[in-house]
Amino acid sequence: MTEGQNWGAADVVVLGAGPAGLVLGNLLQDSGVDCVILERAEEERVRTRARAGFLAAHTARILERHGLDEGLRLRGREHGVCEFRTEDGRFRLDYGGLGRGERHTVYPQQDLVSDLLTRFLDRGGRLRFGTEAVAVLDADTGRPSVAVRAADGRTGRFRARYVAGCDGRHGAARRSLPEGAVRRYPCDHGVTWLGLLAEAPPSMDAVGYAVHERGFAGHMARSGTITRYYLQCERGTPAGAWSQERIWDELDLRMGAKEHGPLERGRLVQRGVVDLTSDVLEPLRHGALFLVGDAAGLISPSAAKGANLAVLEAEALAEGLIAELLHGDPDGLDSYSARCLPRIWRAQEFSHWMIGLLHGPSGRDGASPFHHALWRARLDSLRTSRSRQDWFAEHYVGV
Ligand code: RFL
Repeated sequence: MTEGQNWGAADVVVLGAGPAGLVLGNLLQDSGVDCVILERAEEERVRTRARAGFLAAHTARILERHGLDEGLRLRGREHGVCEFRTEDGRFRLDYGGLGRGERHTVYPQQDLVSDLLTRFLDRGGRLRFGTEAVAVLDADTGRPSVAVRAADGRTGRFRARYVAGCDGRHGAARRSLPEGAVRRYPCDHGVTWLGLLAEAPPSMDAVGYAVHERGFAGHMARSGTITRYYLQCERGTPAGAWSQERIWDELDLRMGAKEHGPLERGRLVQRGVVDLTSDVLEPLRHGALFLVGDAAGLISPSAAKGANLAVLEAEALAEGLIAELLHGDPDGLDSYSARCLPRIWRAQEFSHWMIGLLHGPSGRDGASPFHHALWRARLDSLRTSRSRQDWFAEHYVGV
């Protein structure tokens, strides 16, 4: 679709109302930059989609700096302990007291998104739900536009000076990049998780990582009544393949419930299969189109970095757009990519390291006795070396 009725114009058309698009939208609007957010899903879905929960201290500071942290301050809970369990025993890391002494704030992503959405709409922000961006057109001509399709099938176009692609890994921004415009660095970590959300209180006061020969299992609090669990499974396993009982039995086994105490069971209200993959695009710009959040780079959820990078990049892009559109200063836009990419790569490097740590005996390399022994050494060094622990804490909480 290249033609279509004119549905409007804005200096910045933002694709997607996830953490990236909504932080960007709020910052632009607060500065008086004309913008519109186009979101494929309906409002109810956007407000209730459960994903991340662990926000880095840096993310909390960005949100605070811009007055976007009210809900986080009121309802978020500080968290600074993780526990590793193996068949040899367990050890805890009080990471909040190590490294830079920073902690996570546990705040469900859907609550953050909902707060940002309410604030944006309450201040008169323009946001169209049920409007899918189909393609970004003419991004390299200085007169870009976005071809859109409404839920009822009507099509149209939005004209823009800049387009912010905050529409995730399968969005229109990525699809619209011409061949050769950016370089893509993909990585398949060869591991698959079943991601579960249980209507059950947390079973421990720590993030729990169990490294078992049957595969990884993870425990992460979301609230007093909701807990996220992960279970490593075979690639290609359908999300509904395991019964609730089998899932809880497997979690009990891998997390050592017999030795360390039972898990609080509850109804599993959401499940999805996550293949651990990553990719980074370079540069994060093609003409007037900028890539932000998961659209800029996908990071495996092994170290809980995705939403944090999305907020960081949204702030950087907002600063660049505000400087250019209000003061005619293009430096921030010109350096957007160079400013974000080192942090993206550092987060990728740590996430990759975490994948090795969490899947030692069951990961792609773990089958070899040599790699198994290396994995033990890695875990042992984390258990015993203070400098290793400081390094871990700094990278685990930071972006
Ligand atoms: P989002 O959140 O995917 O939002 C994109 C939005 O764009 C819309 N959209 C479109 N709109 C218009 N036209 C189109 N063509 C469109 N295509 C898509 C979508 O409907 C949606 O509203 O991307 P954003 O803003 O870049 O944010 C990224 C984060 O959501 C993601 O990185 C995190 O959820 C990753 N992640 C975690 N990150 C953390 O920082 N901490 C965590 O604890 C954490 N846990 C997780 C996670 C991701 C997970 N999954 C889904 C693999 C746990 C899980 C299970």
